[in-house]
Amino acid sequence: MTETCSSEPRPVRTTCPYCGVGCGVLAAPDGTLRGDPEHPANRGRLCSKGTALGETLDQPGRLLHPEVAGQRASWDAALDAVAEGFRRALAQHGPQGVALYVSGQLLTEDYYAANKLAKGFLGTGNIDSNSRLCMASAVAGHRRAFGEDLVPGVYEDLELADLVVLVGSNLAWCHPVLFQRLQAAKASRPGMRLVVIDPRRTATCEGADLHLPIAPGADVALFNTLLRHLHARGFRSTAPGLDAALTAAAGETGLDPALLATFLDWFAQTPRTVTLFSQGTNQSSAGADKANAIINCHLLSGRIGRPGAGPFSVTGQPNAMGGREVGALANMLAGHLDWDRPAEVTALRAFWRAPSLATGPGPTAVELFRAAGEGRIGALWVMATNPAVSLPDSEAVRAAMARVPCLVASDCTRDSDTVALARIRLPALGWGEKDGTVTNSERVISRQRPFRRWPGEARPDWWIVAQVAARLGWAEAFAWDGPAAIFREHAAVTALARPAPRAFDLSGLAGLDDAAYAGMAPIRWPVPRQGEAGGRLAPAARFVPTPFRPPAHATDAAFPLRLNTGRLRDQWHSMTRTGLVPRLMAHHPEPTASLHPEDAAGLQPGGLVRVESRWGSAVLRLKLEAGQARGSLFIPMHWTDRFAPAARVNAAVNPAVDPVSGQPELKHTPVRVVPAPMAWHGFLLARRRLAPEIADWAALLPAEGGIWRHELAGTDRPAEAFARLRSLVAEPGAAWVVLEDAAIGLHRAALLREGRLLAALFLGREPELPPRDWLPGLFGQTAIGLEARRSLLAGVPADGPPPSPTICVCHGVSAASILGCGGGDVAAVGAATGAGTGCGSCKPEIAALLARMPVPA
Ligand SMILES: Nc1nc2c(c(=O)[nH]1)N[C@H]1C(S)=C(S)[C@@H](COP(=O)(O)OP(=O)(O)OC[C@H]3O[C@@H](n4cnc5c(=O)[nH]c(N)nc54)[C@H](O)[C@@H]3O)O[C@H]1N2
Ligand SMILES: Nc1nc2c(c(=O)[nH]1)N[C@H]1C(S)=C(S)[C@@H](COP(=O)(O)OP(=O)(O)OC[C@H]3O[C@@H](n4cnc5c(=O)[nH]c(N)nc54)[C@H](O)[C@@H]3O)O[C@H]1N2
Ligand code: SF4
Ligand SMILES: [Mo]
Repeated sequence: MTETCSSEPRPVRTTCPYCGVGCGVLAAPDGTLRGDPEHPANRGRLCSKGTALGETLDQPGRLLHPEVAGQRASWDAALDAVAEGFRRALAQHGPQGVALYVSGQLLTEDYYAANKLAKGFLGTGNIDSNSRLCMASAVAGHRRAFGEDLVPGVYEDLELADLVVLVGSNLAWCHPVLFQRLQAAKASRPGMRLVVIDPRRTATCEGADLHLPIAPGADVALFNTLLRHLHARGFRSTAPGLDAALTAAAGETGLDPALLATFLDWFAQTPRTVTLFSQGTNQSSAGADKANAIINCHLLSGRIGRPGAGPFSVTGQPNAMGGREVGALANMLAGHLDWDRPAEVTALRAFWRAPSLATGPGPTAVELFRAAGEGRIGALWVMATNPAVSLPDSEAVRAAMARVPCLVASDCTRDSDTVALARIRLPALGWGEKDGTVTNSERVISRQRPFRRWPGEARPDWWIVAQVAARLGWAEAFAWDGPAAIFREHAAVTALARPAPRAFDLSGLAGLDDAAYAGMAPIRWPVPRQGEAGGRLAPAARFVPTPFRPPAHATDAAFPLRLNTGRLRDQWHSMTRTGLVPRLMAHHPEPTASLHPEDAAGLQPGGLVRVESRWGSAVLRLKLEAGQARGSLFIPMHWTDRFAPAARVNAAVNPAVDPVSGQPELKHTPVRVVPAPMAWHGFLLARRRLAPEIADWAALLPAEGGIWRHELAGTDRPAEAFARLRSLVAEPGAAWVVLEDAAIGLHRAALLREGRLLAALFLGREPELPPRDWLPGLFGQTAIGLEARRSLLAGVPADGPPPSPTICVCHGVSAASILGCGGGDVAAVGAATGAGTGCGSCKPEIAALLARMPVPA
């Protein structure tokens, strides 16, 4: 890097707070952000979410002060209230009656502190992490195969491989920079092959050499079949357990035999093969078996721990790996130490000076919230996660939280469904403010460094934990002066492993002084000695038999479809950050249920449908997609009470869990889809955000210029709804221009004051309404003339191109512009329109658009 002006303050090196790729970010003092060219994960790249980070910094709705029972409180009062709540629960129920529910969005130091408080001092195994919903099956698979939770490979293996198999991973949307690295490698080595195993055709399938639309939940069958195939082709291994693995019931994959045969051959023929897996694998009642079935195939073919070869579980959250390192899952101890090794338990007890160290694992997340629902938890502290939205059977979870006498939430935002339920709300520092480390999918530890002032009274999570611990009488064990001290202690814990050291060894970092910690460059573990760094791992391993089991709940005549859930390209989980950025909302503005056209008989495309299961229901807009597998539907996980209360998919998702890992089966719930009849559909654009309760169905999204778009539908009479909604946004001195013909169901109005547009409301009987992407632009104009008013109410822009969905959010390029630019491939489209030349996250969609373009006669 060249520095143009040496006196200018240098940018701060930090790490993206979204996915587990763990991209380095350079934050300049003027607030501009860019990818860190020196970070090994991304070498300067960022995806659409990373690129938009700067727009999430001044997040409205920040929680800025502690609150107790709805009232602002001092830190002292709030911390006293937490301690008192926990003391009471301990007195009433013992250590089983207190619990922490934490998250992969905490820094390692915060995570370590929370786990030490729970397991070491509250003396309870009742601490679990949202990683239970995310990584628990991979963790269980690793521990069964390798005796330890370790990911053998590194990102470079994806570039060195000749065959990359993605199982249950929408890498293009969920780990975009890793996908870009893969695509770049593939472009430079055309012999490299990419296989995608996913019941639905995703953006990741664009450019893949083979897509295997596997039957939902059938991955174990596929990899059991592959194991036998490899054995028949002469592959042998001396690792224990092979015979049992080979004779385990194989099961049916639901795949076309020719496609299956191609895959089996490719795999058998290609020594440099990486199998990367994610939530289509983990979030299953056979999740741990899926992981082991994959690992078995790599063991038998000897493809592990070598360049370009290995099973590769990618982490979801920025610090999912760090949480596993500190042992914050209910069934783990700190530092990869093991409850099954008494010498380690003794060593940790002595090191922490924690005589009441928990004696064994606690309940996993779903069980923990069930215990809360049964009144067995007196105090529950939720940190950096939104279980009211993200846990399955979420209505039961909400009811459970409401039963907890002392419900505490530490969060950055006030606008979370979980924070709304909490009695005690503690403001935490967020990204750009907090200081510590995270570990990515390839075991690289990176610093997250602060570059912003602490807002309001927000404090670091570790500090909050330490303050509560002190009030409970354990000040000495939590007397850190900053994250460096916690990191040193965490590193020292890893040296307690006995009789044998673990791969997870940070002994070489236990002596870092504060300055070295401050300047720490990204480093991969194991780090057994100072100055060393880890690489690929080739662990001793065993085969695990994985007899095929179908998903926990079978479909039946009453619930004939399978509900699959997951992510969108530009949203992050419960949308507390990404939901506030207009250009991130532009890509997929409303909550949808995607169904194959042939499964949609009797349903109106674009209309609202109710998706019902035995657990609950959600109402969403129906989207027909040919890439959707017959018999199943896909719904994004992101919408919440804040954005679209009726569209929370986890209200309908079943709470079945994997018997080995405890991970919920979030990708498979039997459901039926029925019309959700509405008397009217409409939208309201206003200069403020209105409560979603203004209509029976609502989906809110921010638009440019501070305008809020409210997509609405109702069962009341349209004319009445029209009047009611108008009165909600009426302003003094403003007047309505109305176009109404109730007989044909036309209700349109614009609120104006001195030629300025203040609100626009459109209602009709049918879900199809005029395009509205262009309307927010009118709000900024100072004089809306007669012509503009006419075109406004006509719902057609007077000039400019007709509206079309945004594909490239970096350059604001629509599908119509891409199709109309004359470019025949992604590069040509990029040259003509700029689309795909920013972060590159939209390239797979551009390719898909071009592929569907009719060939000129
Ligand atoms: N844009 C974006 N990126 C993210 C996140 C986000 O919220 N938004 N979250 C991050 C987090 S925490 C995580 S865990 C990761 C998740 O990353 P991914 O796991 O890639 O994402 P998902 O969309 O949850 O699920 C992946 C795919 O599994 C498929 N699937 C469903 N059932 C099956 C099955 O039985 N077998 C197979 N083989 N596939 C199946 C689904 O159709 C889906 O396409 O993403 C991370 N990155
Ligand atoms: N149906 C279905 N459900 C799913 C999934 C699915 O695929 N389908 N995926 C599951 C998976 S893999 C995951 S990881 C979960 C994610 O689900 P959640 O963890 O519930 O989702 P988030 O919206 O990321 O919630 C994080 C919260 O932490 C806050 N926060 C961020 N940083 C900090 C911090 O430093 N300190 C504190 N105290 N707070 C902070 C944010 O403001 C936000 O409110 O969802 C799971 N649920
Ligand atoms: S891929 Fe995107 S979301 Fe993930 S860490 Fe990199 S910039 Fe952040
Ligand atoms: Mo996750």
